[in-house]
Amino acid sequence: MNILLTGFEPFGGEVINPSWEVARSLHGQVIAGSTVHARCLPTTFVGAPQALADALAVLKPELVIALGQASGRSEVSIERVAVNLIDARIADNVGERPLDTPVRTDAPAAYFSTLPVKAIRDGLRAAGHPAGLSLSAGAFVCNQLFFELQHRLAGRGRMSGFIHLPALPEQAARTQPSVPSMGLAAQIDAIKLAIAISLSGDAQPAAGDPDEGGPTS
Ligand code: PCA
Repeated sequence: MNILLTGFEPFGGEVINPSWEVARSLHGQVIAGSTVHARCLPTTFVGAPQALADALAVLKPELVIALGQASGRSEVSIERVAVNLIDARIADNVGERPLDTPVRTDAPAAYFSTLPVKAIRDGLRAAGHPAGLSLSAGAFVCNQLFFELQHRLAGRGRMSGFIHLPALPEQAARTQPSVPSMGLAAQIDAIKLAIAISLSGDAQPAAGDPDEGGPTS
């Protein structure tokens, strides 16, 4: 069985993106009998969905976890919902900045993650990683990609979702030392655990039970 783990290329003037660093570190690892396939997605509104579609077609993964960087967040941030809205706060890596645009005109307003989001949060915390649920993946490329992922896999009985990661310490040091950060080794460990928990089958996806917090960015 295949696991697809995606990360994004650096964006917004950065030279590194923790999401790709984590994904590529786990490429080829076998977790609970399934193999991790890492893919680096362009941080562009046109390129990311296309690269995702290609990877899904080739790998037919049983589990997809898409990763992205969310500077300013202090915890591993397990997204619960993707919204059918693009409202870019900055330009993507080819200079596109769509505003007030649906991701898809032929789709509902939102999709829930089908990952066992609470089991992941609780398992990460128990392992010593700061983790929380988030009700907004923003309105930039990460949310668009998350929405495309959930749309493409809707009703197919496969698990998929999105996790935002804090900045790396070196990013904080370079740009703004007060920005919260988490070391790469801890981020890798956390995502490996999130995959294991998702595959364990112990937990049911917890859609539509928003008992925690508001958007964290
Ligand atoms: N984070 C951006 C896009 C790529 C990434 O890693 C986002 O949160 O939309």
